[in-house]
Amino acid sequence: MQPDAVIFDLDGVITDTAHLHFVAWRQVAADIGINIDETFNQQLKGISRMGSLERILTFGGKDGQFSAAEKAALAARKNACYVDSLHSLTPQAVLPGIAELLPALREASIGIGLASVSLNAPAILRALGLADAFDFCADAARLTRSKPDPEIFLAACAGLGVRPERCIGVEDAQAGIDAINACGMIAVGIGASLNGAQLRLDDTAQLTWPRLHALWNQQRRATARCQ
Ligand code: B16
Ligand code: MG
Repeated sequence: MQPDAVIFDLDGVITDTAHLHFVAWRQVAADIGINIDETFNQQLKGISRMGSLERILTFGGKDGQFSAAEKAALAARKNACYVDSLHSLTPQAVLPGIAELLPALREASIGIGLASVSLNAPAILRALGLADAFDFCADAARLTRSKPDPEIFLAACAGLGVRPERCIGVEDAQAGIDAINACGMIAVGIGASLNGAQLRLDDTAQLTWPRLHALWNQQRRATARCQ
């Protein structure tokens, strides 16, 4: 028994661009008199660009002080700064274990999907040398609802032609774990302080196909016992 597909989040699972997002947001926030630090940045993991800006404005007590056009301009400035920093990204930035896991899944004929809310995901995959490693990448530009809504994981399942209950999802953010659970997939969480994952690992070095395979069989046996 094995899953039909494994669907991955990008930032925090395939590579770690959180610091690059932080540096770009810190600059834009400082320009409007808001100081953010790395601790606050944890709250922006897996949150869309505009969603992140809204959280920064709330944090800085500036809710309602900017028009939609001004917010769009702030988000565009942050993105320009972030995209510029992506030039430093190379295949060396792929997180430990991922370069081994992806071919192992392909070898086992398991679908490989991407469910990242980043509009820059295709450029990031190219920079990492992983453009051909995924069978389907959900298009963040078509999303109407953010994680924890399951929409992006359901879009990845549809693109791969698989049912969610036949898939494993891998995430580093609580909103992502909640999205995976909301569509009936099995959730693997990477990092501390994540609730609701059927398997939680400290880092991606522990994320191997034998481990995912064992998780799948264990969960299927548990489901069968309950029926
Ligand atoms: P962009 P993920 C997310 O990536 C990041 O974790 C989050 O910090 C960022 O705001 C979001 O992508 C949008 O990114 O501005 O490039 O569209 O974790 O969903 O892979
Ligand atoms: Mg993430």
